[in-house]
Amino acid sequence: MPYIKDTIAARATAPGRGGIGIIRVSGPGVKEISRQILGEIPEPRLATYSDFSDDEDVIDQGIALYFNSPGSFTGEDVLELQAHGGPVVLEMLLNRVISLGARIAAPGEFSQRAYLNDKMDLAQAEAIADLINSSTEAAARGAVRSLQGEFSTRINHLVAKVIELRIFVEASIDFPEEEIDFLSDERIEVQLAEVHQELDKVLDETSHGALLVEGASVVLMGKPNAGKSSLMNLLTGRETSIVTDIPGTTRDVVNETLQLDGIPLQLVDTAGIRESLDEIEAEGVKRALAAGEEADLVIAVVDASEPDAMKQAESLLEDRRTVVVFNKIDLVADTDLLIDGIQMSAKTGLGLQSLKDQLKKTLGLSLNVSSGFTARTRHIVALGYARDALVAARSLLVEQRAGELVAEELRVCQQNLSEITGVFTADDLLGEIFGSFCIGK
Ligand SMILES: Nc1nc2c(ncn2[C@@H]2O[C@H](COP(=O)(O)OP(=O)(O)OP(=O)(O)O)[C@@H](O)[C@H]2O)c(=O)[nH]1
Ligand SMILES: [Mg+2]
Repeated sequence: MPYIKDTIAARATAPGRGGIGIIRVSGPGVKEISRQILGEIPEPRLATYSDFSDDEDVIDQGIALYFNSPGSFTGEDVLELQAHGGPVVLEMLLNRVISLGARIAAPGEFSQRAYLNDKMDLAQAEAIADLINSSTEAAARGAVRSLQGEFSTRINHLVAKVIELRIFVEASIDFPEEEIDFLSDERIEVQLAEVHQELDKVLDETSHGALLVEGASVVLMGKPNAGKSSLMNLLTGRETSIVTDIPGTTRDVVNETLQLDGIPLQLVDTAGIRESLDEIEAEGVKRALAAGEEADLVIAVVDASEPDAMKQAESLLEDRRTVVVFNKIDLVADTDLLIDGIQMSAKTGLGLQSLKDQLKKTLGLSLNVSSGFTARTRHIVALGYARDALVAARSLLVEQRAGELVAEELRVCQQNLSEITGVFTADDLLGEIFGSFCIGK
């Protein structure tokens, strides 16, 4: 990773006016910049009230905070100038810092330096961005847990176990005369199974954590007049979509966000699916089908009062991403035949809780949100590769007793796990991760 140790600076507080605005500076030039602007290098970690000056004049007065390397966020010398939060004052102050040799920081560059200086691992750095961007309280709490290292600890524990296995297997290769004994040893197989089990559990929690951050898209689909828009309005608690008794009311794709136990959901209402000669409606149907393709989950709404309701549902139930809703249950006398779906009424609200429970179950939200950590799709993918490698290692061991191949799969497993915490991580991936941060972080 090319890491040029120059001095970077940025406004750390959000743009606009505020009581206080902070300029943050990090790098080897901080001491000299302090001398020039403050007339001194403040005592580390001590809030120091000072003039902030340029060559001729005082730009502002405020609190200066100095952290000397390595005891700072980035691990470098850091200076924070807490000035008055006006855009012009802060611009003047930032320009002053730049004129003294700093350059404007790229998005996420402070966090990137913290990572490169081993102040935190990659998953923790990502948690900072996720905390700042969190849209629900559960996501914010989960991000703090990841930032504190809860997720990383789980990964590191897995890595330690894989390393233990590798040592064992690689020893059997280095001492071939003992190979048979080593590889026939049941302990390797037992340990492999243990790691696999733990990995599966972490994968579950990670999928959950990624949902907290990234949310899920849920698309309402069904025939015209089934009650999709009524259900949309019931779930969001707002009159988002137009409801009429005319089939083909909804044409556009209508989006609304809602929270389900702290998980941000993007709920999408669509046009009823049917062959239509109306050009506008036909376009609506096309968009509805496309939205369904992209969805994390589809709520298939079936009008329960239609005689063939169960038959309609049967074809839909095969897709495990689909939750079937038998709507208008208030109009049905005998409900016993409607099985494997949620019986409900968008009109009366009956069955709403069952639907929410089923959505949670289908999205994999069986875990307790209040104790989960946040994660990202990137982590799920890496864990998936790690699991594939473990599965391969196991079959190579059991079926072929092929020590070298087992060792190679275990190496791949470890490498994928380590990518999560950033022990092995490609430069372009780092660029992508930190590039999505906000400036000044
Ligand atoms: N009795 C009863 N009527 C319902 C229920 N849900 C919806 N309706 C009625 O069914 C009609 C159609 O409802 P919508 O929500 O517009 O149906 P839709 O699936 O969005 O229809 P399109 O947009 O045309 O595809 C309206 O008259 C609703 O009042 C229900 O649970 N019970
Ligand atoms: Mg509609």
